[in-house]
Amino acid sequence: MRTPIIAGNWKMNQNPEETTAFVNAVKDQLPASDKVEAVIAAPAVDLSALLASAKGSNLKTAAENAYFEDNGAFTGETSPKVLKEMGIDYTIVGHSERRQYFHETDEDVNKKAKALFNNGITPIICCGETLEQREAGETNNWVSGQVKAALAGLSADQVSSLVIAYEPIWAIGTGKTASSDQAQEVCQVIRETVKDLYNEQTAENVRIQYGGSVKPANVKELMAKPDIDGGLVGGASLDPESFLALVNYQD
Ligand code: G2H
Repeated sequence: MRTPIIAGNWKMNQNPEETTAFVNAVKDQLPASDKVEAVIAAPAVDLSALLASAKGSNLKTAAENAYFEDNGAFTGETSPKVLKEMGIDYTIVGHSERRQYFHETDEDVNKKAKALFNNGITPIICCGETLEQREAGETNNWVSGQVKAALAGLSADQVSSLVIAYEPIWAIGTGKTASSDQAQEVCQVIRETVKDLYNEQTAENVRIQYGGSVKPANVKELMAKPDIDGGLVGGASLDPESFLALVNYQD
């Protein structure tokens, strides 16, 4: 059985004081982490505040990005080794905003996933198609190709433990959600891709999130789909009440 995982992705929002206030507002009302894992991915500048305020609670922590080297002359980058030393649980890799605005390639995503595993951090690997690709009927091939490239060289055990987030680019921050059937179709393709690359058990183990305008009003329907194990949530994760409604969707 896969434990559902609802992760807020704050993007470049919130400061350390707001982070602490948010965590204090939610931390006593989170589900047990074996029921639903509740995660906040915060900007690097907020991670110390996130960790300090989340300590001892059911809230798991994530960075939004990390570099693929542990240290060195890489001005402005974030070390996966230091994220681990700080106590971070997850790190998002290859979000479409990173691919689009910061020119991250499939190869970068793969190197980052490996560097995170080398440091004992679980990657949340993002994939997803543009509107043009969807309209041209290329979605399944494209997403499957992104997944193959991201997972190259990872072991079955590693893939069993990681999270893949399917985020159609046309649904991000636009208010347009993929229908639950559209989301399920691609999440199923992702699971089949993992099965072809590894085996049935690895495909059964890997957790797949849907992301793109997830909100309290649509989370239940999305989570009811057999291949959707969680949500990666931007806008609707910034407000404590909305985040609590999302992570407590089963209640
Ligand atoms: C997609 C998602 C979070 P939003 O990027 O990763 O953002 O929920 O605002 O569409």
